[in-house]
Amino acid sequence: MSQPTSPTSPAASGAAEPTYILRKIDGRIGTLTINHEDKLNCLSHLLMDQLMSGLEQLVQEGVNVIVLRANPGVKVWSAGHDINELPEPRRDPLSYGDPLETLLRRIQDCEVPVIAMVEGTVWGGACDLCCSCDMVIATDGSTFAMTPAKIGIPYNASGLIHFINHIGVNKAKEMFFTARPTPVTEAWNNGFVNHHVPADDLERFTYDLAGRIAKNAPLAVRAIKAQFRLLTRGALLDAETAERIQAIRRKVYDSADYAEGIQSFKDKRPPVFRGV
Ligand code: YXS
Repeated sequence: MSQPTSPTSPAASGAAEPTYILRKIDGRIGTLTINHEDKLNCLSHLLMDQLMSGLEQLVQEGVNVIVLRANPGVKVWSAGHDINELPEPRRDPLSYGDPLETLLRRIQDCEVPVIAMVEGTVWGGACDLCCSCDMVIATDGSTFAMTPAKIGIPYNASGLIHFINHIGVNKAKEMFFTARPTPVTEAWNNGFVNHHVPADDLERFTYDLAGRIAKNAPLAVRAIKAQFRLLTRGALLDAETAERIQAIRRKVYDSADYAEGIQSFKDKRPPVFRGV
């Protein structure tokens, strides 16, 4: 087993960047570990950049499958998008070029299957990150909370498609409208996770499944993944519908409620939404 390696590159100041993603290879199985626990592994731009370069490097190094995980024993797998990096009002918080959206597409377009190995709680964009992986294996105590409505974010069409594809429209509506942490037993029943297992069996179970994939024909696995990607992109939208969706979303991220949602988090107080 090769030693864990971590992508560090000199920042502009010349100092090495913090290492938010650890990269490891064992045979044909690559592992990327999210490693920023003092901020609850929230998806900052730097962490997401390192995650994307980690994916590229593992594929170039010839792995057949990738496991995406946090450090063992975390209470929070990821607290979702770094709220401090959400744009100010009047800018789309989840535009096509946003680092989170770019990361989600990169995982869905990754040439090899990516398995999310989850323990603890998962929030917001990190749930979409799991949805964008090809499989999710979670511990019995895991929960998944979709939080845009709690913060005042309109979410976006491609994100909603991910959830509709995974769990059906009614369960997806419940997750988004309530922002409730969904226990894995429910998430399992509605198809959000492939398996849930006792915490002390998570690593064995996940790497056993990864090993099965790793020893199959890599070209066939890659071709099948590419077809799944194309077939699950969602229904074709006509131009007017796409523009209408943007208009609906713009009303929200232009609103005072969007600003209040972010500010209330920063002030560590409950938000007061006024519907304006
Ligand atoms: O006060 P310090 O500096 O120690 O920092 C605190 C939190 O501010 C920080 N932190 C975050 N910072 C930026 N973005 C975040 N998402 C985030 N979450 C947490 O981490 C330090 C410890 O947090 P604290 O004291 O709240 O820990 P806790 O154990 O009491 O509570 C854990 C959580 C996860 C229940 C709590 O931190 C929480 O509710 N976090 C926000 C979860 C959330 O709403 N995530 C969605 C982010 S927005 C997003 O993903 C999408 C855009 S969307 O919403 O559309 O899906």
